[in-house]
Amino acid sequence: MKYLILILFLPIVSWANQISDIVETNKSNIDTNGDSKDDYFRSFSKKGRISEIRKDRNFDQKIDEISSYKDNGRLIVNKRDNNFDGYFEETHNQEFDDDLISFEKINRDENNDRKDDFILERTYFPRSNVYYEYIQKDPTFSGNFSKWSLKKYPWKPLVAN
Ligand SMILES: [Ca+2]
Ligand SMILES: [Ca+2]
Ligand SMILES: [Ca+2]
Repeated sequence: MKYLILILFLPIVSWANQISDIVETNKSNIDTNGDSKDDYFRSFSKKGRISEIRKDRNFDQKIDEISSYKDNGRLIVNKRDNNFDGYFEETHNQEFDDDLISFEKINRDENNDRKDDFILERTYFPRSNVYYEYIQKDPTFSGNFSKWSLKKYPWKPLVAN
């Protein structure tokens, strides 16, 4: 009986961690600003875990942020339309090695010409407790990444959300 309670309770705890920014509810679609129109949509895997969250952050009835999760509850891809024009100009990717983020990549189109002009890649080396950060920039939006840097830092993961 003890184990049954634990099995029933564990998924709820992990959901709560994922959606701590909103009111707890069993509904897949949520109206967060009270205008009677849903702006927060969740999809679930067969195991009942969140597989995708879609948000309409400016309440114009168009999705402007999509987060995809693995079945273990980890965020793997986050796409954002930060100027709400329907084009998702920023993408965050994460890869995991056991419990640790082993690789992260951010692509961003800063001038909205549908070409990335900022790319950040972080590769983690857990044994030496460091990560390497490689940044490429196209400051003139010419299509060529004319600036780049490679730096080594002490271990510190990016914010996952
Ligand atoms: Ca929107
Ligand atoms: Ca956009
Ligand atoms: Ca661009």
